[in-house]
Amino acid sequence: MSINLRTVYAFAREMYPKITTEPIQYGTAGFRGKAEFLDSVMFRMGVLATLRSRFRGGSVIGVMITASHNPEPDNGVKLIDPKGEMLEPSWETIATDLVNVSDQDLEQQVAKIIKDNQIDVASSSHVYVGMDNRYHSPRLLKAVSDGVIALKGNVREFGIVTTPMMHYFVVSANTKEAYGKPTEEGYYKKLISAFEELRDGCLEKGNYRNYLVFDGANGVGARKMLQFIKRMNKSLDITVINQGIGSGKINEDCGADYVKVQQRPPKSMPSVEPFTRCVSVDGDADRVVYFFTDDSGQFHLLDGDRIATLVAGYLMDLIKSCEINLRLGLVQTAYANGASTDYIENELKVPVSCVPTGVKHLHHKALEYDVGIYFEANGHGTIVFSDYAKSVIAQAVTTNPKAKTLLLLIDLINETVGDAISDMLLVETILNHKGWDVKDWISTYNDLPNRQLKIKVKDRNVITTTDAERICVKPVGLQDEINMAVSNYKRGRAFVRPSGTEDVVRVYAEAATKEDTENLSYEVGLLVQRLAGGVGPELTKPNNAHL
Ligand code: 16G
Ligand code: MG
Repeated sequence: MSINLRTVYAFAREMYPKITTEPIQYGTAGFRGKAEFLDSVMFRMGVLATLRSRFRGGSVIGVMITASHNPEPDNGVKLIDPKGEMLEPSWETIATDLVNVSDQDLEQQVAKIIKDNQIDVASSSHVYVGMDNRYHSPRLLKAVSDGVIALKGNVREFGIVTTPMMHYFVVSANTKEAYGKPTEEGYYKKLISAFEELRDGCLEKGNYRNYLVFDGANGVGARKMLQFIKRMNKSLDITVINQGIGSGKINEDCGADYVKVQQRPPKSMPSVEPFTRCVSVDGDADRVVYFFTDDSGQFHLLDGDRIATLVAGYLMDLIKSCEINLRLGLVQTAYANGASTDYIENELKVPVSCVPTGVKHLHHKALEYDVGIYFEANGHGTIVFSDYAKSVIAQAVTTNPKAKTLLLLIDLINETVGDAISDMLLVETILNHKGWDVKDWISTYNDLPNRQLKIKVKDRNVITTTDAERICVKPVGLQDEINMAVSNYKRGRAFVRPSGTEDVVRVYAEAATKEDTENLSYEVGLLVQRLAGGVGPELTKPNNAHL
């Protein structure tokens, strides 16, 4: 096969010209931005995915087009490495350089990547592409595919799929189907058969009722949940809201991010019995949170920390009862509620580690355990089992029937990445096995009130952090001031960090009471504005502020 790099340049100039010189960076979740500026980025990512596939000996590389929980006008793209992981960091830099060069320099830049990485351009390559249901996604998907075609690679388009489905397809293909069939049906089949076998015909038990409301965020999750329902043998009774039909916009006033950040149900929430389990996922269905309202109409959130603690407690008991010895650990970020960390360390007695925000950090750390559970408070997470754990469990099945449950759980869990639907089926399995409703679940510990703020500054990169983002190093002096503010509040904790996805600095605060939390977040917000070059409007002073 002969490759003419001129084709890349010609395609780019004719069909996907770069229309902005604004620099763009491969961040925590790939490239994100307004959809109208992304055509050239997508084309170049098609080119890069093809090169990456050749570099990795022809393994399948995935490309997912989505802006996840961001508003509808945004879109984004992220590459998936052969084992389902996020793109290797050194290639993030290559990606950033490639999308920022001018059209004229593109051919030369591609040649440089080939040379620097000694890529055999005549070798075979396989790229899988999927997208969310934003109206501009099909146009951007075509741009990615053209990028692959420009380098004579093989491209397979999956159409509208969730992000975790793409990870699943990539891993399934690269493991020669040992993980499952790399098709949409293969994905449904793997999850549903494990889920139904785990229910074993027992749909209701103790306080557990077999009904929930599913908020699909007007995104891909809604469509796929409807497909699940069609294929499930009535093993779970689900009402899907925010299905993305009609005027509903993706993530607008609904979905996991809205529910978590606003701490309220989606706007379109129908009236349901108090204590009904409700689930919200984000636009590309890799995050999930639970919520309910009690009999006084009060809203309660069960976020990623709650899911992590539920799963950790359950798995630990199960492992013990199978009489096997596996090192189980839980990975969180600084956003984890302090009460959840206390509960895990002191009650469950499971080791906890804290890492910087972003799935790749959590996933990487979780791989250090035999059974590594990781969740961000925002609802992104999964469980990874080492090869050793899998072999010990498989061995235990021969002598202890309980180990079969563990084996089925491994099938139910999408180990490649946080998967809202798989996580939800896991939570449903655990609640069902325990005979728990949301009251039982939430009573395990009391969350500390918490608050997040976004602060606009001239340049968010003036803030640098260390110790898994819990300590601010620069600007010098800011951390001392934060410490001083925190010391005035019982159970106070606060940190600041530059966002990886938006041009803002984020502030997190928690304290013993809601009032204290409001005050602490306000104080820290003011500090950021003062010491890190705030440009936004004055922060709204809480009613009871003592400043
Ligand atoms: C991205 C990350 C998510 C993280 C969020 C933080 C992945 C796949 N996603 O969505 O894990 O919580 O960014 O956003 O890594 P922020 O940096 O704007 O706070
Ligand atoms: Mg997402």
